[in-house]
Amino acid sequence: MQRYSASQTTQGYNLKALSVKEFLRFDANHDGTITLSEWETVLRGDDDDGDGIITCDEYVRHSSSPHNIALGVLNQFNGGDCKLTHDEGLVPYHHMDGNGDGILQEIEFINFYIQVLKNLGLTDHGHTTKST
Ligand SMILES: [Ca+2]
Ligand SMILES: [Ca+2]
Ligand SMILES: [Ca+2]
Repeated sequence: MQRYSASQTTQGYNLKALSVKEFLRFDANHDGTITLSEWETVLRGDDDDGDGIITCDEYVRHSSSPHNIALGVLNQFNGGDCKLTHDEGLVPYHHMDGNGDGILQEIEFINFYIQVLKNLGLTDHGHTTKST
């Protein structure tokens, strides 16, 4: 099976832009970091029916990413059953905290999220255009 790289360009996403958008959803007070309490607030907010589990539908409704991407992201953490428990929701938080200070810096979140998107097979074509 041959692959032609030229045909992939339409599949590309700006992975950094997707990641920044999702970061901003979690960083409620816009100080450039996500605390555990901000993280848990979003977990609770995404849980529309308040049963303690975020389903795929609930997550997709709240995520800033396109439907198929949000679904793919959630599926990396929910154990494959489309039900993200509160405990499962905390796992990526601790994974992302690269320097172990208990807080997610913007760069930690974005590096992690970009990696998750790449794991989904998304191509990055985030060329930053100089539009100043
Ligand atoms: Ca914050
Ligand atoms: Ca729920
Ligand atoms: Ca950190």
